[in-house]
Amino acid sequence: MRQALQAAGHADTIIAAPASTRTAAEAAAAMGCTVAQIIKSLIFRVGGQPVLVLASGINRVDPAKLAALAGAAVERPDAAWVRAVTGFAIGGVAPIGHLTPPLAWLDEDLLALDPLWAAAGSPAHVFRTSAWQLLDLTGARPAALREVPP
Ligand code: 5CA
Repeated sequence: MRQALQAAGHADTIIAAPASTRTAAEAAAAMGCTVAQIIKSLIFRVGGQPVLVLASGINRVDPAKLAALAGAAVERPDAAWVRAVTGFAIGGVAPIGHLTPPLAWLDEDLLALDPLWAAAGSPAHVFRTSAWQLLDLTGARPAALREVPP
């Protein structure tokens, strides 16, 4: 993960957190930021292929919106498949350095927030980044993916 960051020309901002960063809420508490500033790197299975959605920690992704963008049915894979395609265990899935480079979308709400923190491949490591750097790093396209509560 550190190598992927450096190879992409991103500063090495990885931090070994003083407490668990397994969930967005835990990561926010550990880093002293808002939950919105924590990036969830979520893997969906679309047409059999991994798709990465980078979402704000406070948002839920609407699978119907993702299906409309991707043009195929969206499934939530199990933890074993996530590990097989990314090389990361749930709770530590990073936005980059995946075994299978996924198509990616970025929750547009992240564009208004800075800095952002994302998992760095473990449930106790995060790195500081920005939405613009993530777009560059992952090739993600910004999109309206947030589930709107009824
Ligand atoms: N380290 C934190 C903050 S960066 C983190 O990785 N958060 S996360 O949201 O990206 O990862 C947890 C997500 O994994 C959950 O939101 C959930 O969507 C997904 N998840 C949790 N358990 C499972 C499971 N058993 N199978 C598939 N996905 C799961």
